[in-house]
Amino acid sequence: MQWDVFCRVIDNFGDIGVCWRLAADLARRGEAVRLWVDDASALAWMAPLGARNVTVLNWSAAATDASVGDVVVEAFGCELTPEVIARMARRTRAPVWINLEYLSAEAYAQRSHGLPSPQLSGPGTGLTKWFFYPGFSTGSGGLIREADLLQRQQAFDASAWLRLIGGGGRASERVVSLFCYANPRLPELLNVLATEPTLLLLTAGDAARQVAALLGPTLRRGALRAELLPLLTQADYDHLLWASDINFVRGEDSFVRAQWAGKPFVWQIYPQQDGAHAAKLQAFCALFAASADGLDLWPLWSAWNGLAAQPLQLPPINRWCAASREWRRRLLTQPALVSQLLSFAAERR
Ligand code: TRH
Repeated sequence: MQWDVFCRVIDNFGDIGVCWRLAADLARRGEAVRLWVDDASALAWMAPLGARNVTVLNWSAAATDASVGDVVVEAFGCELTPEVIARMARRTRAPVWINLEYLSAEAYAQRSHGLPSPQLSGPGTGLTKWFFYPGFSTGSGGLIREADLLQRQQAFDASAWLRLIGGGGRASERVVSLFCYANPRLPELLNVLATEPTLLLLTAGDAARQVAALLGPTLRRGALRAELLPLLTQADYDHLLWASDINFVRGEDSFVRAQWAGKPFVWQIYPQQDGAHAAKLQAFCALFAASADGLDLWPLWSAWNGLAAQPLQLPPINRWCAASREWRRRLLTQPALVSQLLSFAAERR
């Protein structure tokens, strides 16, 4: 089928990061995809080679482009323009209109997954918009997982990759990757990491800027040494997560990728003004604890997210590794998001 995926970049990289991953995965499964985005600039470093069967178009061109796909995906409720909606309504065979929602472990997401919203007024009158919620358990829309992910992980040589990016980990060092927003608990995290030989790999942007300011040009503190990374492609960002022993991630897409890496991970959630992110964080910690032999991430994660004042304390690493592997094993039993999306759209055509 022909898919039109609409993406509006709010800020950061997650909107385009998720939409690109979705478009590329649809295309790899044989679909033709047009990705309409208002600011595609991040793709230059995230996916410099593009993807076969994915055409990236500027959002503004959608107003005049006459065709409408068989399936229209409105990512994260990005609000399609009235012209596009009117054209969808005029199509002889109405397109399947899907609103791909943000990922959440909260109960409402699973309750709302798959619900229709018949359009009773405006340019889309007569159309039905469907809500599609990603999630961590059966009954949700699942998580984006490429068909070849496990094979790529098995073929991956972590020490070779680390040498390649100049972060050649010494045998005794633990490797920690850091991708975060501004975080006032960073000074404390550096002290915690400095107590053991640690190679801290700093992703470009917020992480690098804050840690460089804290450590100074030597990028060292005690047994900790840090390395600055360039902006990586999405594929190489996965490699960073697979090569590290502990991954600090943020937002939505890197949060999911850390779960596929199967390593201990700490999530800095995208902060929301009304504090809604606290419930979202808590819901995930509860789900994780329920399935990963009860390991409770809340003390560490609430502190890292500025929701609690207690000291940052890493869980016992062996237990944390086992719980992270068990969590991934569990996630692997649910169908991947794009395979669910394909059948969801086919059933509603
Ligand atoms: O950048 P983010 O904070 O994006 C956020 C979230 O998506 C959030 O849900 C949304 O509301 C907000 O944007 C507007 O974090 P996220 O989701 O992990 O997206 C980062 C993307 O960038 C992800 O696809 C991984 C990719 N990436 C690289 O490809 N290379 C890199 O070097 C780095 C650091 C990230």
